[in-house]
Amino acid sequence: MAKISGSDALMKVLHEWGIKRIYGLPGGSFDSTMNAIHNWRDKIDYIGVRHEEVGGLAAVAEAKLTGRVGVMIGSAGPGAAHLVNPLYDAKADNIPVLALIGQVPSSRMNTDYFQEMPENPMFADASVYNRTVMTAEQLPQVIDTAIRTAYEKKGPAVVVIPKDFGWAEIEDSYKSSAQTYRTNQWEQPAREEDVQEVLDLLEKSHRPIIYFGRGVNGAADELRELGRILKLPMPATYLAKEILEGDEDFYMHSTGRLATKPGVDVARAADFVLFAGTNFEFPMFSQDATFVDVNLRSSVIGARHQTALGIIADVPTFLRQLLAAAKERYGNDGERYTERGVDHTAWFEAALEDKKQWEAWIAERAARTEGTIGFEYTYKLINEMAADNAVFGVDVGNVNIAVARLLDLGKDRRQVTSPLYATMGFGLPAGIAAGLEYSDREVWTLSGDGASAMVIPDIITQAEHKLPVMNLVFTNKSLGFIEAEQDDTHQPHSGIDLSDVDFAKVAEGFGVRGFTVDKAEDLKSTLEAAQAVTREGKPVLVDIKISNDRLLPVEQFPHRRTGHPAVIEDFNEFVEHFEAEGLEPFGEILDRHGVESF
Ligand SMILES: Cc1ncc(C[n+]2csc(CCOP(=O)(O)OP(=O)(O)O)c2C)c(N)n1
Ligand SMILES: [Mg+2]
Repeated sequence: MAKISGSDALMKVLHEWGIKRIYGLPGGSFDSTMNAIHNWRDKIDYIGVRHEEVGGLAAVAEAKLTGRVGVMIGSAGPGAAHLVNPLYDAKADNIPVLALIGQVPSSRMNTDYFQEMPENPMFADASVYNRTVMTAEQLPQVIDTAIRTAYEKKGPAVVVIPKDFGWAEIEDSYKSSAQTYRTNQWEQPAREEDVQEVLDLLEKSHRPIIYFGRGVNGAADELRELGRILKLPMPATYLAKEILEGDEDFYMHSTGRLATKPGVDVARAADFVLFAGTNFEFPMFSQDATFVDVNLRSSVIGARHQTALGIIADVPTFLRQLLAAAKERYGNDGERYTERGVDHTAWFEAALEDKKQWEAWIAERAARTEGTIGFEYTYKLINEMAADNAVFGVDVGNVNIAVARLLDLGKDRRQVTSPLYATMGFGLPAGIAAGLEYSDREVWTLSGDGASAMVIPDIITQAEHKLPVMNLVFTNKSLGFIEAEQDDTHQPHSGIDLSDVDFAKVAEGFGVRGFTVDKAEDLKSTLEAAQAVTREGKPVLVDIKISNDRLLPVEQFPHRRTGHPAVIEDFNEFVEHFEAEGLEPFGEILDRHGVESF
């Protein structure tokens, strides 16, 4: 039997699983695996980063974009510790990744050797699979099992590798399970009587919505048709933003803290919520509403509110069933919908008016093309300039509110971010991953100044791999998102000020062209100049000195003028402060349409 080193056998398994690249930074405890990474360089790319966390986040971003296991490495001790953050991000979002962790030679384990410690405890809570290899012979099998488990349990697998096992010669006999493995292809339909009951409950309601999350992915057409027939507003979670983005009038965009005003308004006022394919809810719905939860995971059903009806089903299949049932009851175009005594038209029209008002308000602000740079104008330009298939690596901070409201993710555009674990520093690594993965898509990263400062050295990784990434840094000299939270709690600003970093100069030091812009009138030409650099196949950074005015906290916009917003208690002062006189409390719009609300 031919022989192979343990680490070459490891690489063979990765290759059979279709792994394209490995992100990380080596250490002495990882010599044997690095040797094999070198041997396999024609088949699997090694992407060296300047900080393991960046490599880890890039691996997670790659997996979020592609669905394929992302692979990161960290050497024993500190290198491993730098991977805890990316692994938690993957765990929070149910993303399959594999972390290969260095360990001292097996003969030195348990002897308090240099950088030696039991590493599994550090990863115990962050992983769905977490083992130390015990013999060289089992190394390929453990890697194979780790990848299968990462896919099945949708989360991070961690394999700790004592370095001598990587050098040891073993029989080249291991056959991976990659060829036979198939991911979720089954459908789980809802019971037909439950589908009928959903329509019954809907008919009894006055202000129904469908609130959807990522679980509806693959059923955008069904949602569109349901919107057409049932005429009900549909808000979404932040992450599901791109599923319906386009010009559907009933789509209210995201709700919660990263929200639009119409998204929050309809969520609050709804008396019936079809809660489809999500487990995500900032407290915003009325607990008096009737909830129907549809989810494949039974543990999620009823987790957020009292549920009138829980349906265990895969959501796309359920939506197809619901659509068929709705067509049968109400006709192909919903022409019999109102005949049954159900009339949601006034509610629907009030929601549409609310949305139009919101869009007009944003358009007015986006037309401010002089002076201080505002979010609305900046995103208007991004929307116009970005390719139809652009991928946006989005950081954590104010940028999420701006993206939720202002970034056009229609067409074939995508965003990738850290939505639930919400780690700052996600944007730039996501740009590395997207740039490497897609030679045919434009890549942008959108980050605040605080988040950029955490990871900026790895812009050199974009340069080394000639990735034409548009990196936008929004400098407001503040940890702005937290500043807003401190305002909400009426406390003094504490620890949120940031120095004005010259990010363009920093980028230049790392070999990347940098631009700075601080006036709205120069923004377009600066972005165009930057885009010209990316067209030469190089990354670029634009430091946009943006207004630190808070984005309107729509979640505090009261239902009626008499309600008190949290941040400024008087309604008139509130709208004046946020220049929101053009927006009405939703309760008043409902009144005008003759719709009773809570
Ligand atoms: C690693 C990490 N540390 C702290 C936080 C808490 N946090 C969330 S947003 C934010 C501020 C982000 O500041 P910046 O990047 O400058 O963006 P801005 O909100 O100012 O636009 C902080 C500190 C976090 N989410 N992740
Ligand atoms: Mg900032």
